[in-house]
Amino acid sequence: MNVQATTVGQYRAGLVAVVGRPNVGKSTLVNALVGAKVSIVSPRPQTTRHRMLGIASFPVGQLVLVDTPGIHGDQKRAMNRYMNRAARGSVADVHAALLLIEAGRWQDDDALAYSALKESGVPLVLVINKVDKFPDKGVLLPFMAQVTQGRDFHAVHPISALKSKGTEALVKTLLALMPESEPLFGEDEITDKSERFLAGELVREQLMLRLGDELPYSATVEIEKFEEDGELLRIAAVVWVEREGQKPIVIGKGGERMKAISTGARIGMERLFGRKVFLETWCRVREGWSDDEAALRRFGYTD
Ligand SMILES: Nc1nc2c(ncn2[C@@H]2O[C@H](COP(=O)(O)OP(=O)(O)OP(=O)(O)O)[C@@H](O)[C@H]2O)c(=O)[nH]1
Ligand SMILES: [Mg+2]
Repeated sequence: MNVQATTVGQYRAGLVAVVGRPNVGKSTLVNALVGAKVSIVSPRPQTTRHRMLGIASFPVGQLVLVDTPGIHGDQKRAMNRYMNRAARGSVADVHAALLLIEAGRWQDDDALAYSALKESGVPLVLVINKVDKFPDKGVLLPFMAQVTQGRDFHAVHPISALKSKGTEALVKTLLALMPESEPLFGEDEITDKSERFLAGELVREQLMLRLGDELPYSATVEIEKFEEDGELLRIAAVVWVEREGQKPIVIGKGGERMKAISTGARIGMERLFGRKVFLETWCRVREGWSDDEAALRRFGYTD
């Protein structure tokens, strides 16, 4: 992305929380600004489970984007409570927050996210995503008027994160809200997460994409081995499910689904890490892990 200074100014850098209900495109936007896939994306809600940083560096400044799980009203399982805490906690110590919503739709969970952000008192930018779904831009104006009515936003940006439309103007608005500062991270860094963590996420992304119904929500991924062997990375991943009956579904007939999951994840890892990967995957059962605090901690869902 080519974001140049319009006037000669100081370098600016700071943190921006990216908040919104599940599935509005938060991770897609973070990846678009970073210019690499640091956060997994799927057509299903509740894809992101952890708070993580995406680092977007420009000649005139640096935005450290805090990607978060979608905020939603369902608090039933310990896992959902963890995700909501991770999202709400993300507004501590940031210089600005983005409320991401989907063009044409304002739902109860959008209002929930808005009130969580308003409490924090940080400058709030409304970002209306997926405008590519509306070839007739005329319908967007009344929607913008409706959602901003009675609410307080520093700025409003219609964008398409998927097509990187409108993102340059958004970056300019955000950089202007950042304090003058040295870069917070090295300009070649793209995330705060380890390659080991990202490897687990890329396997989980394949579960979100390839398993139907509720099963992705009953699954998590643990990286058992992450070893460098010359130019090669040797990685072993365990897909944990909650019930014995779920195992054959993950594995598929003759192991076909597991093979597809593994291949898809390996391709993603090779692209992100820029090296060859040898990936082994297994499926195991841990009864009711998603509502078990000890299991959640073991699988890395810790505050
Ligand atoms: N048409 C269109 N689809 C988009 C756009 N941005 C994201 N999507 C799609 O919306 C779906 C959800 O995207 P994510 O980036 O995973 O959404 P999220 O807000 O991070 O979702 P959670 O992590 O579940 O909270 C995916 O299928 C994306 O491809 C966009 O600008 N236009
Ligand atoms: Mg996400």
